[in-house]
Amino acid sequence: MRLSRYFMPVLRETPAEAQIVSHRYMLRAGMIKQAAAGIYSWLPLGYKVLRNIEKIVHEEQQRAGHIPMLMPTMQSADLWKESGRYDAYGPEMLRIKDRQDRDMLYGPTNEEMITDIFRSHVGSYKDLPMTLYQIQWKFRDEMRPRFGVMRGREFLMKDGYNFDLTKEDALHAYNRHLVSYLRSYERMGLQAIPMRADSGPIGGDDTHEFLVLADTGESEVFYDSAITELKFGDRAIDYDSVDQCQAVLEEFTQRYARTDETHDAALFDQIPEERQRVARGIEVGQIFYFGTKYSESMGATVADETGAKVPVHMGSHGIGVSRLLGAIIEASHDDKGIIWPEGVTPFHCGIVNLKQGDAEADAACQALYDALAALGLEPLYDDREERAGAKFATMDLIGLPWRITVGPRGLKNGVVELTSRRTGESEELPPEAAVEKVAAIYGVIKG
Ligand code: 5CA
Repeated sequence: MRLSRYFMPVLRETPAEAQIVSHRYMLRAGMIKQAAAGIYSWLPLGYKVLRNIEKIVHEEQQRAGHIPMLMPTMQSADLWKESGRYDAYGPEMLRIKDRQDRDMLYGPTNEEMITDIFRSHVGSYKDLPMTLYQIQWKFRDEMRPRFGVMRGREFLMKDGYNFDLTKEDALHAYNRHLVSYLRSYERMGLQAIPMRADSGPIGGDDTHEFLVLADTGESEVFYDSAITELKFGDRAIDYDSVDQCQAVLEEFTQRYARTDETHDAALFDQIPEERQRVARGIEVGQIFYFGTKYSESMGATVADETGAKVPVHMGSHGIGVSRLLGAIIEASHDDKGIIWPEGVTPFHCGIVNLKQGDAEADAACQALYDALAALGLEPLYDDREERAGAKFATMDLIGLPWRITVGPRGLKNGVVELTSRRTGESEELPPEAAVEKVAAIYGVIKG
């Protein structure tokens, strides 16, 4: 992409309404535009990152054996009356009447609809286990939408639902989700800590929230600092192996880590004092085993081996896809702007031409651009007639992790400059070597 032909409405001024850094930078970098309170348009740069996050979520869900599908955002109230949640949900549910005066709603979540799909088509234990998921917009009429995409009213969520014959099988599905979430967040450059959460009125303690530590987080968290040393990494895992998934769950949940809702001061005090941490966190996902709550009230049963009809054991598992943009920026920025982790960056590399219109500099930039594109990488080439300082400021703000700077002086010596956004360190090297280095960083060629 050439910046002169792109649509990236960068703001010079800091918008007054933005209270936290991720919201400020998303507005300033021209990633989003507010359409109404808690409702945003995704401008091209923001949309690109959103799609990258979705892609990671899809890949990791399917790696775990979960099946993608898509349900509508608009739902009929009937199913919710059946489960009993239509009245219980309260003012957070956006209720709408259609022209026939039928009660409709914009889905805040999809347990009812997926249970209805399941009961219509599945009748035997032989079809289990099954986990279906979607990435779809949700609407919750939050009392106080704030912090940009962090607490929106319309937001994008991955919601997955497992259907299993027994509680044991459903807990394996729960563990599979935990593992797939650990992998997903790490690929996005995040450390998200599973913390024991509050299951609310449903009961049971099989629920964990995943929290990214950040001062601006809305949840207060208490944890043993030893947990931050855990890394999932790229270890191989067999998602069908009950033991392997259970071992990961134990490894990642044996240390104390809870939100204020489930915090237990007596247990916390047993951690060595130097490892006790009280901090804030952003909830980027939640996994939840709720047993037969919906299958019983909505009659989602299967025939077991004896032919008896039994309600299926279910769980639901969410990832805050649009919230993740805010969480990643909160976790990775400096006073100049965003610093995208390589896994989600909207463009792999920036190219800054210090002397636009200089035949040699223009040609060198074009050659770099073509070489990167030929490797399947997407560079953003700042080809505008702008001062170098302004170009650098824009690149720093939008946070591409790597920048190649091209100027007549370097070219005389046969070099360009490759700069890391994260460390600020630069090195001079021939253009071909810069391309190779960037390609190796992204794993498209061996370094
Ligand atoms: N049905 C379950 C999981 S499928 C569910 O709805 N869980 S949830 O309420 O915890 O939402 C899942 C994730 O969506 C949360 O962890 C959070 O990351 C994200 N989320 C929830 N509310 C909002 C909101 N108002 N704005 C942005 N993201 C949100």
